[in-house]
Amino acid sequence: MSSNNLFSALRAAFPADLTAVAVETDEGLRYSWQDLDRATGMMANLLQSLDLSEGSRVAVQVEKSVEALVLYLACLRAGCVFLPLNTAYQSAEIEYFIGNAEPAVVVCSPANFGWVSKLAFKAGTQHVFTLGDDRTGSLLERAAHHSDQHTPAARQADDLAAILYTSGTTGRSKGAMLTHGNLLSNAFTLKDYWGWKKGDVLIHALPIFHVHGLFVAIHGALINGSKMIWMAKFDPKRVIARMQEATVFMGVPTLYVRMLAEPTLGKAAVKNMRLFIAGSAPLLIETFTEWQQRTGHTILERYGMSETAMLTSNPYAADKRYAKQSERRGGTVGFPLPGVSLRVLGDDGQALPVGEIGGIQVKGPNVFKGYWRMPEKTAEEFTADNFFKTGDVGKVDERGYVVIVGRSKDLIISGGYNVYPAEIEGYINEMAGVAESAVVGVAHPDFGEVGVAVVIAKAGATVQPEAILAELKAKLANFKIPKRCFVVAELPRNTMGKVQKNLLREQHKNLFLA
Ligand code: MCA
Ligand code: AMP
Repeated sequence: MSSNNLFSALRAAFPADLTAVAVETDEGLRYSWQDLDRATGMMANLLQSLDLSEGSRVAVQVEKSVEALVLYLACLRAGCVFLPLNTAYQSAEIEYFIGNAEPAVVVCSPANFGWVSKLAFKAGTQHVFTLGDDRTGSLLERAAHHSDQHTPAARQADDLAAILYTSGTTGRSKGAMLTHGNLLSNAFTLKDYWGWKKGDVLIHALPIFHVHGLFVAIHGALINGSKMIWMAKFDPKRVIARMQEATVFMGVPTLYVRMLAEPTLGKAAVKNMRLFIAGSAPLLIETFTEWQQRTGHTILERYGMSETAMLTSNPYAADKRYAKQSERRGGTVGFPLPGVSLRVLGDDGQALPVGEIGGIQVKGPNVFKGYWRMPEKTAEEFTADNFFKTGDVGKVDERGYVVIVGRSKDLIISGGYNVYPAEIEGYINEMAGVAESAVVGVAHPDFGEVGVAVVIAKAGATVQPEAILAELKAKLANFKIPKRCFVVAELPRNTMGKVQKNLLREQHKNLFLA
């Protein structure tokens, strides 16, 4: 029985006409539903031929392509656990993930095969394949020898479908274990809540290694049998140009900011569009309002996490539970999705009344199973009555809308990517001549927020800000590099000796603003 395999549910939603176009790339390549079915079948057969043990991880760091999508679906189909990795990660980052997850299979881009395979074999991985974004690589060559007929592996709702690495509230990156049941429930809930309908076409312009692009967007389209216009990289001009053929778009706030800078964005360009969805980072009210004025569309903002997929959403249509509210309110992330319980707690652990600000906790069928091989960390992040502590700080307003006002976790969200100050500070503190450092997030017109590093040199040592940034660049994913670095005499501290990051944020708050 395979009824709880997420792939089976997605496959069941394919339209009756399998010759119709399922995915069209911006370069004009077309893949039918039958192509997706057959290609995932071949790749799933390849994975099964490797005789992997139950629960084997398949770690993937490849450029976005339709074949990369096929690989994800084939993992689900074969019952493997998919582990996507940001293409910006460099060797030290990849070494950690592979060492921690111990994947049986690693798939990387042909250009990275040398160093990735070395790390993988060291960690005990048996199989390393390559996949290029131009339909090249050993994965496709090997899959071509397999049958395109494949029965999806039997999976139960509680079986793992994917592991997504995230730093959560503190410390080193942790693998959030998401089950077939978690992802299925979220996909069905969003299909209904966002009013997906026949004829919808999604412009997919996000990376496919995080929840937004991988689950919310892909599952959203597939579970509705909807075509995707597939863009390997976000280009505001191209997205606007293709809106005539589409109805739904999803993006992080930076994508909306960049599209607003295009003169071609206007009512004519969006005339066939039904819905614009934003999330992953706070959408500024200015962006929300300007989008409304320019396009006549009200962006629907929603909120989620790697550990939980989507939690809340502004309404698409009237939400019966909240006095039939149908207004999408800027500056809010809307209502808890059907099936999600959300509460706001004070420092004393007591539930707070409407309008008061505290820590957000959630519970629901979408909430993950725990952190990979970290039972103590998992236990710390759940309450006794099984609510997950999000690390986000907010309130529920008098009309039931959830408002996020900040985070208790020390996290910078830059262009929709998470940057953990502790990780960057760790690297800086190890550099020659550095005594100490603090990395803080400050407002940025394009990325929403970016990191700024403030560094103290050791007595008698001289350190150059440019040299610090250059050294970081050689070791870390590019989006994590602070956009500015200052070397100063001392860091502000409170009476306990703790660095007062709020004062640093205040000091540098206008650094990137006009
Ligand atoms: C690129 N750069 C960045 C970022 N992206 N700097 C800070 N933050 C970023 N996000 C820098 C690079 O380091 C580089 O600098 C320069 O910009 C150009 O790099 P490039 O890769 O060409 O940039 P881009 O193509 O313009 O990318 C910007 C982007 C991208 C399109 C906004 O960051 C993006 O796709 N973001 C979406 C992330 C996402 O999908 N998040 C969802 C997470 P230099 O030249 O100096 O090296 S899922 C999630 O959060 C939850 C669960 C949810 O609710 O959805
Ligand atoms: P990730 O670790 O990538 O899953 O990022 C999850 C975090 O992104 C959440 O805990 C929030 O802090 C943030 N986030 C996601 N969506 C929104 C939103 N619409 N507004 C504010 N923050 C958001």
